[in-house]
Amino acid sequence: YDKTQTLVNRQTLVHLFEWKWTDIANECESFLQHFGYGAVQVSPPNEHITVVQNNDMPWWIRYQPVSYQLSSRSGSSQEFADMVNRCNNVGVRIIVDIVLNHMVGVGQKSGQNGVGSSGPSSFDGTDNIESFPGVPYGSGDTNDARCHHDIDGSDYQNNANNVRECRLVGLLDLNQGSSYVQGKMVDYLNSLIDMGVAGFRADAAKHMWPNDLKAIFDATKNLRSDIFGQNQRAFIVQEVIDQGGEATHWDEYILNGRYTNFNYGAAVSRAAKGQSNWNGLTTLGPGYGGYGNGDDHDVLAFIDNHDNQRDDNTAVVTYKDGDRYKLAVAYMLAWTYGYPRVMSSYSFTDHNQGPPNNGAGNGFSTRGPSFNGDQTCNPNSGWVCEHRWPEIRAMALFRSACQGAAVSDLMTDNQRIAFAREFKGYFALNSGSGNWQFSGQTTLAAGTYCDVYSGALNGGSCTGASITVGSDGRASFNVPQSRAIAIHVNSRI
Ligand code: LAG
Ligand code: CA
Repeated sequence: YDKTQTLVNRQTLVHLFEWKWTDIANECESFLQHFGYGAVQVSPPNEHITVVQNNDMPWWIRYQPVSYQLSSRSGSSQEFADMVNRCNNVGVRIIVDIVLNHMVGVGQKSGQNGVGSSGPSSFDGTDNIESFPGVPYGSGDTNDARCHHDIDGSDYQNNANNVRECRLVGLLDLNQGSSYVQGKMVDYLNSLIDMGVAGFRADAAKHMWPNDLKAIFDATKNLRSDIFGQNQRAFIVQEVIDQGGEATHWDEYILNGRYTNFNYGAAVSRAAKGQSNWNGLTTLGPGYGGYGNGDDHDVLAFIDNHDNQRDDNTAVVTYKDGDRYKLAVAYMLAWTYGYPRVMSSYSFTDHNQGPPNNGAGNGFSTRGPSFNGDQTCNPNSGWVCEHRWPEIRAMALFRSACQGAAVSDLMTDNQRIAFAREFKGYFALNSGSGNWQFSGQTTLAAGTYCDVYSGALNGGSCTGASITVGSDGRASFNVPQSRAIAIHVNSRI
């Protein structure tokens, strides 16, 4: 389950948070396939609650399932199927965010208090009623018999049972140990596999027993052989927040695929913010930092996600950090640890704020992005589209060009780091003050290369800095403050 199921030279995942299916289909065709992106993590496609508050519809309604029918703010079942086809046709895979831990929050009721559903199913989340005819589930399918209250803050340190069987922020907790519940979940995943998806991001995985998840995943079908070949299994990444000191551990989950390594983004963000040195990151890999960093094939690497980009005083850098954020993401895409996921956001000022929408009169339906001539998203559309930022999209192509090449010829000095990807590329970043001038061994063939961090190679001419590599593989660099330089075999002029 840890195999990414992407094309071999497209080892970058992008999370198109809250995008509509029709917009993602267009994005696969018009942009992603050309910039080295191999897969899209999409928001939960299942039917969910609707909530109106502050003349808006919050993003987190997607994490309160009403049924497993594919009817959501992102679109219909037909639109979902069309997206999967169109993306697969251009070699871009779809990874589905699956919410198996729970249903709606206790007390959520269809048709009352402005709360409804995105699809046809009725439901009633009143305590002890807990009725979801669209599945169907009832209160007997929850963990109420084992725990009938919320997870307590202290449970996270000392009670793994409660973390897994009590309610997460009041969300009705499903019993994944039940064969009936497992069957419903397997049917849901199989319906997605039949449509051609490549895998799953398992929401709130640490709130479920690893062996229950295993039973569910093991019972799913192989991926479609017409797309993925014979006997291929779904790619799985489990959302496990474990930065040490908890009762539940990341390594309990690797039997089921990868886990979200939150230690990675924190470590890179510290360096990007100048709170630690880049030379401390030269061993970022298995065992790094003493805790939480598993083997390369167990790890999903990312800088920020849709949750921690919203945290007050977040430990990670986000799109709001500008150049520092670009450096963090660039480092991730240049470095060789884990399968990297790029976050792609809409701009927000409030934690609950939903995606750009067409207003109350249109049921807050999502308004898709629009684009500038330079292929970035128009900020007036409300979408940030980090994945289209010139530096980040260039680094996704850098990763593609350097696929399989080892890191070598590391040079570092506190706020600076540079390294080669043997015979394929060279990367240097400078988060210190002043320019960084040095000569480095690039491992590249002699020639002139276009620095794709400051520009792009366009019809044989470079809009950025040109770097000359000598016959000895060495080149002189002048990396501006808060910037990076990246050259690779496909940026040779
Ligand atoms: C996740 N990963 O494990 C998601 O990444 C995260 O975004 C989800 O929380 C969480 N697990 C449950 O799927 C989000 C929001 C919560 C929100 C929840 C359900 O961060 O704030 O809770 O989705 O929509 C909301 C309210 C709570 C309320 C709850 C139940 O914010 O105050 O108690 O709904 O009604
Ligand atoms: Ca649970």
